Amino acid sequence: MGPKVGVGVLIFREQCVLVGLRRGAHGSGTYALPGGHLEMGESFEHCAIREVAEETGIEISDPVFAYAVNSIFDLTTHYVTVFMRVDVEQDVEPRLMEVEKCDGWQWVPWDAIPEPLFLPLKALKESSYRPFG
Ligand code: 8DG
Ligand code: MG
Ligand code: MG
Repeated sequence: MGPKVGVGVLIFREQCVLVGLRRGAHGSGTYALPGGHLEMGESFEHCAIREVAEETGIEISDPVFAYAVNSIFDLTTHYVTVFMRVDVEQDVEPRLMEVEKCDGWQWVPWDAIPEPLFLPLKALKESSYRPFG
């Protein structure tokens, strides 16, 4: 089987981004963005809206393509991650919808995301992507 496609969603509130500590799946114990697998026939935008609603209860609209990275976790786990971005109002708060998959959501400054980072997010941070101009 070939590489899979993951969609990670950068939800910015002012200067902060929403991250959570992963549980259960690969990358357990690392900080990641909300996100998940692109389903058959699905657009990046729809996947971002769906995963963010499923995982955080936040209803986003009009996420925009931000960046893409190629992540080879090991010989059998290879993902292309498409990062979508949305900016939300200051009063938006996440809910922890999937306790078995995430330890909790937190807003953290882009330059102060706690480590260790989930591999695709690490790749994004090491890329040329700059969220604020
Ligand atoms: P799903 O089965 O509900 O579609 O997905 P999930 O249960 O939410 O799975 P996930 O582990 O959160 O995400 C699915 C895969 O997407 C994950 O195994 C690896 C890949 N993925 C990336 N980058 C990112 C990312 O930045 N955030 C998240 N959450 N997943 C990502 O390649
Ligand atoms: Mg997920
Ligand atoms: Mg999910």
